[in-house]
Amino acid sequence: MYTQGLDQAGGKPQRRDALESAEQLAAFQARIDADEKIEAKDWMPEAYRRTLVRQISQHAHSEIIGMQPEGNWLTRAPTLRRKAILLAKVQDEAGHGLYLYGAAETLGTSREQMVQDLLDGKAKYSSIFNYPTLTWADIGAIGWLVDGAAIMNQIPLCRCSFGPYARAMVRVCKEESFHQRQGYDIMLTLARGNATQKAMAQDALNRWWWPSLMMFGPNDADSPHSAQSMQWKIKRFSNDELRQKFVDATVPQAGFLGLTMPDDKLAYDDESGHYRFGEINWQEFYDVLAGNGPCNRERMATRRKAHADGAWVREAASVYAEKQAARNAA
Ligand code: FAQ
Repeated sequence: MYTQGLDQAGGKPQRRDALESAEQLAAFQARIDADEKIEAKDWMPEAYRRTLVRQISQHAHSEIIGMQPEGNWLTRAPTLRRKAILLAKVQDEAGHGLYLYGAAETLGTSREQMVQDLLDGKAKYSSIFNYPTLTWADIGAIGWLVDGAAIMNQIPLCRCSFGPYARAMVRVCKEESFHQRQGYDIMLTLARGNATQKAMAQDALNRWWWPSLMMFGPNDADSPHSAQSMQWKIKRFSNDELRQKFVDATVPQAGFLGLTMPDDKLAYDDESGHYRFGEINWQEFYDVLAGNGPCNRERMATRRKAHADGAWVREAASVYAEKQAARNAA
């Protein structure tokens, strides 16, 4: 997907990885083990660079595509206050996408290239944004569960070994925490409302719970990237560890709302101090990743149209930048 890791040697493409010496790799791992931050201009293995570009760009794409399910309710928010809050949240997600593209660009891949990879279907975005927002309660469930899961995953990323990503995450996490609270506040209002409102809240929880658990990625045994990313301290916890932390934090919150988790296997295990939960439908997860979720086609069509509609803005901005540069040079 990313060609920058390839060199031409003797007419044949050769991966730069092949030119990395054992000493260089050992010295790099020693820096990681000593908890030093790796900065954009430091030497790094090409595989580390590729892993980061993949993860950070996919994270950025998720933020941008993630504006769509909630954007769907901006014109129908029940009160002016809720509308203002939702507008701010959706704008925050755009900001997160931009910081993240910025962090990934420091690794030598342009934002244009990353966006093109998304539009060409070569780069992924989070599975969660391929589900529809059918009622206002879904906006509450997204804030509570989706932002809640995102925070659980992103707090450890503030300590990720790559400096620009770690620093971008600090601000993102502060904003996500406000997003989670606003979602929980919507759920609380509905859960304390009349019977129809409470039923809407329960229905939204039923539909968003399992896809939220899928956000953490495949089980550790089926996660091809985890072992290496943990060794490089890009990931500080495994997919299953973070999923368990999320379940442990969220089940009592559902109890406070008076809602029931849609999992008859969910039970508190005294011995381990954790909630045990049922099997995730991994077939559904892989179907969504393959492009066959309920909204994949709609999400990508909307993104492609927005990109095409924005072409004149990008052109105008670059012509303006050229004029400014010429003026400054003169
Ligand atoms: N959806 O070996 P692993 C948000 C892919 S932001 C789609 O475990 P890794 C804020 C994975 O990419 C949400 N694909 O991979 C918000 C890989 O495919 P590849 C996004 C998934 O990277 C809220 C393959 O499966 N957050 O919600 C998913 O070590 C509300 C094998 O998986 C981030 O991106 C999935 N759920 O671990 C916005 C956080 N899970 O690349 C708007 C940063 C796995 O080989 C509204 N990312 N895959 O083709 C991460 O922490 C990691 O990349 C994981 C996956 C944990 C997502």
